[in-house]
Order: sequence, then C-alpha cells, then structure tokens
Amino acid sequence: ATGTFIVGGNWKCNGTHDSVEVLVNGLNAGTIDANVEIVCAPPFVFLNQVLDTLDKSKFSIAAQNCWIGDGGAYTGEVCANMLTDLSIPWVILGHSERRSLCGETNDIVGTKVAYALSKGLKVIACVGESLEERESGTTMKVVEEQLAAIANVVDKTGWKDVVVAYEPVWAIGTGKVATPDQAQEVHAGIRAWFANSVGADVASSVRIQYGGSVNAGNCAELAGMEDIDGFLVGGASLKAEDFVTICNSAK
Ligand code: G2H
Repeated sequence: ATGTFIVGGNWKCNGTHDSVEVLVNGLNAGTIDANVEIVCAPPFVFLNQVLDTLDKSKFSIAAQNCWIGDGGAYTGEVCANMLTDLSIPWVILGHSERRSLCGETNDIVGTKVAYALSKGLKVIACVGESLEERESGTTMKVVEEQLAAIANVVDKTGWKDVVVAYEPVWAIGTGKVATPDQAQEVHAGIRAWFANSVGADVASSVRIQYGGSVNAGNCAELAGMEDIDGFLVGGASLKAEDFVTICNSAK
C-alpha cells in the first residue's frame, strides 16, 4: 500500500442526535492501530455535535459534500468556507449517489474538487463505474474520464491533498463487494493513469481507497492488495465495532 492507510466512514443520510452520540462513544472507546488515518463523515447537521464529542486524536472529520464555489444565495447549500470555519479538514466529493441522484457531472465534480482544494480542504474524490459500464468493458474509460475532469482543473501539486476513492457503483450498499482482484485491477489502472497523465511522483504517492460493501469480514483480504491504500465505508461505518475492525485491517 502507498502512504498511511486511510479509512473513511461515510455515514450518508443516517442518524439522529442520539444515535450519533452512541456511535461517537463507540468509536472513542475503540483501540485504533497507530499507523492509520481515519476520517468520519457525518451529515451536515451533526457536524458540530461530532466536532465537540469525537476523539480528534484518533479521528478526523469530513463533510459529505459542499457547494461548487463561494457562498451566497444558494438555498440549502453548504460552502467550503463554512467547513474550514468549523476547522473541518476534509470533504467527500463526487460520490456516486450525488452523481446519479443529484445530477453531478464530471465537470461539476472537477470544479468542486478544485474549489475545495483552493479553500484549504482535503478531498476524498470518488470515482467508479456502473454495472452496465463494467459489463460493456468500459470501466477504465469511465474512471479515467472522471479523473481527467479533476486533473483538468487541479494543479499537479493539488493532488497531495486528494485521496481517490474507487467505488464501483454495483458494489455500493448492495452487499456485492468487488473481489480483491477486481478492485486491485482498477486500482492499478488508476495508478497507471496517474503515471501517464499527471506524473510519476503523483502516481507513487496518491492514496486510492476502495469503497463498496466493505465490512468487518471482507476488509482484511482487500487491505492486503498492493494498490488498495484504504477504504471508504458506508453501511459498516455506522457500527462502531465493525468500523474499528475495518480501520485496523491494514497489514
Ligand atoms: C459506497 C460506500 C461508502 P457501502 O458508497 O461510500 O457505501 O459501504 O454502504 O457500500
């Protein structure tokens, strides 16, 4: 694996004040291996609660999205400056649920990533193909186009603050995890794309997470793959004990 193993917990649109309290207490009680970076992404409305209660010596905090540019008359949106104002270091951008359900195109995601980086946020940038795209043999083409839309607007040095999350859409929340070999193949392809299209230095330093039905039972085998540098976890990140197991799965 490349760099410090990095695990994200994407809580998605789940939780109540009380369930967040239970989850945070469970996470704080967990014993985490020394050499792992962990980023928890609660819904916006619970960011302050999590900021106040989560043990930040073990866990960092991310938002799950942010607006494409400056704040202003954008009803319902949250902008990058608001996150940095709360000292939130990370944001997840381009999650497939936002791409497919909220109409975020490759260009929108690229612009969002560039803007968030310009405001000092670190970004977990998500890419991945649908089942139809996989079956038609276009997985790498789709993923490369998603990455290129980011690379077109992000300076080469900006990649130091980006983690790529490869999340095959067909494996998200379906219980259908990519096999370690399937994931490794795409991760290696992503690294090769970086070498050819961005630079050898970025290719050898960028961290690539796998996401899609990662759980406490399948994480160890996936974590053993050469180009898997961490995970982005959805469902299993809502169970503290399972999430801690996943965080500790790096070899
Ligand atoms: C993929 C993942 C987290 P899950 O969306 O981003 O969710 O682990 O529930 O498949």
